[in-house]
Amino acid sequence: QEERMKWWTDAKFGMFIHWGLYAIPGKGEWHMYGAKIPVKEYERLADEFEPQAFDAKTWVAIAKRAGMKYIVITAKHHDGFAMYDSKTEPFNMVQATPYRRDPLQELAQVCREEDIKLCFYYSHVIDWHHPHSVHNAANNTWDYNMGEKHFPTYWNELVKPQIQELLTKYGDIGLIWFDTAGGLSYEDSIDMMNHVRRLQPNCLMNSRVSHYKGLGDYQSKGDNETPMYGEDTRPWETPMTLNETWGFSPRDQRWKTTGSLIRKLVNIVSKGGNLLLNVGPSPQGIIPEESVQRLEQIGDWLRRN
Ligand code: JFZ
Repeated sequence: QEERMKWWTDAKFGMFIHWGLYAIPGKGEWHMYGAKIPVKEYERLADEFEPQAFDAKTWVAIAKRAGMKYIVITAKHHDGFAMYDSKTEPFNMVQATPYRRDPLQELAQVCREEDIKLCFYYSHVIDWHHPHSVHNAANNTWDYNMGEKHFPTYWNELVKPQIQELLTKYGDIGLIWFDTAGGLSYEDSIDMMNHVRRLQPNCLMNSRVSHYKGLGDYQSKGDNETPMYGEDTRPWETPMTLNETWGFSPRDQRWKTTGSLIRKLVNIVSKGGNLLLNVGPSPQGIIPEESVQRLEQIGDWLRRN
């Protein structure tokens, strides 16, 4: 286990990327749920998703220049849209959009060339698009009747096959970043961990694979949370945004200053943690200028110190 963790504990600093259909309305990745957008209507966003400016090389260069060693990108967020060429579910980047390309495949290739660990975020419990996903709080109750939900259908016919695709078609994956597992049974949590281990024995999993404590290879803290020194008995990581939202949200201009970001990074790393710092690219595939500037300044500071 020590051996499997080494690249990650050495890495210290990673880039989180929240990118999906929610970038189009630009109101954050919870917009579908907040506005109770019907599945049929939400699906139409895919018709206009054509990120002509997306360039994997540019993104990886921004991460490297910032001093980041791994990238965690949303392969599927709570809206259920697969940002890659999924054969399991047609609601995906290749089949449902005019773009027809697989950005994760392009990213995987550049990451390999540039020695950056590619990792996938996958929302394994919340899925507002699927009729059978069941979470203990945030469900799509406007399209689907809770009483008619059959979780094993979602789990066996969507989640596990998609995890299999992500772990067999993109080369070595550093980790799967699971999220918001509220309501997932202990047995299903173990089932998922075994599934991942079987497919890629070296692939790490964060603690949000389960809401049962202590599972996964390392502890995901809450947003922006920096624990006290020595508080943690196992490896940990703080996920953080540069402003206040994860998905592209041009109205959110509450950017953290470079100075405060550097202090947070130093604080976290000095206590043995990792910082996973988020960017939310635009529908065109551009990482906002305010984010790029801050990441460049962090990288410059790291090179000087
Ligand atoms: C989750 C997601 O719902 C959100 O959209 C984003 O992807 C974020 C990284 O993760 O939100 C959470 C989950 C847990 C905490 C905070 C935000 N937490 O434990 O503090």
